[in-house]
Amino acid sequence: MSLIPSLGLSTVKVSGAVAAAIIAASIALAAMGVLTYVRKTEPFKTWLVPYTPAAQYGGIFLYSNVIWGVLWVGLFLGLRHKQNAGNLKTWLIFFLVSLGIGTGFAEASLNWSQLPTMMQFSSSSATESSSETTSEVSVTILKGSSIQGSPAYAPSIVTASKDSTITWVNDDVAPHTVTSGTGTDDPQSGKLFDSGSLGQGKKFSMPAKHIGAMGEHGYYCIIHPFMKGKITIQ
Ligand SMILES: [Cu+2]
Repeated sequence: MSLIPSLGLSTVKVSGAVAAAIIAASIALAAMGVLTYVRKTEPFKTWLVPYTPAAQYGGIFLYSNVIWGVLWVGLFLGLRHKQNAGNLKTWLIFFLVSLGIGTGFAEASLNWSQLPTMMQFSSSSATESSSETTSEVSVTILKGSSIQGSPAYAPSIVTASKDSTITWVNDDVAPHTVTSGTGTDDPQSGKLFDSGSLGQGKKFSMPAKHIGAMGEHGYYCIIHPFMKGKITIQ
């Protein structure tokens, strides 16, 4: 095992209290990745939204911090009198493996959520200049969006470069729109862009340069005007 070669780490003895901190942090990091991966599946989808403003990513941080705190207190109380709880090399490898697991799951969740969008995008000829596209910005219209107070567009605020393509995917069963403006009473409503009604599973893609102006642009759903999102072009 020459993962961490000749640093003398295997001769450094670790006390129970230090081991407790490393174990708790490692498991919480792995949990953060796993929660990121399962964030779209039941029952995690609902558990991960402890309250609306926190949404899913807030829930992922909340629960991994709770795991970290509870584990640390428990392990510290159990191990604090232990003078020798292994050596530093062992715990460093444990930490790196947990970090790898967490990162792997987080990475897999990115591929999982974006791959279908990208595949569908490249097979459609709806937008010109797809060869020039350097980045893809993806926004999901979440299941349950039609219920007022539920998170709707995720992420609700996105930043896109001028040469990127922004794609909205309706994951909900109800139809929704992506319409520029602040609401149905906005005289500029739909002037910059309007997806029209998007049924379940339907996508709407738009090159960011079609918006033209740099800066912040609000949009909403004509059918459910409480659904609001924002794009910043920079
Ligand atoms: Cu809607």
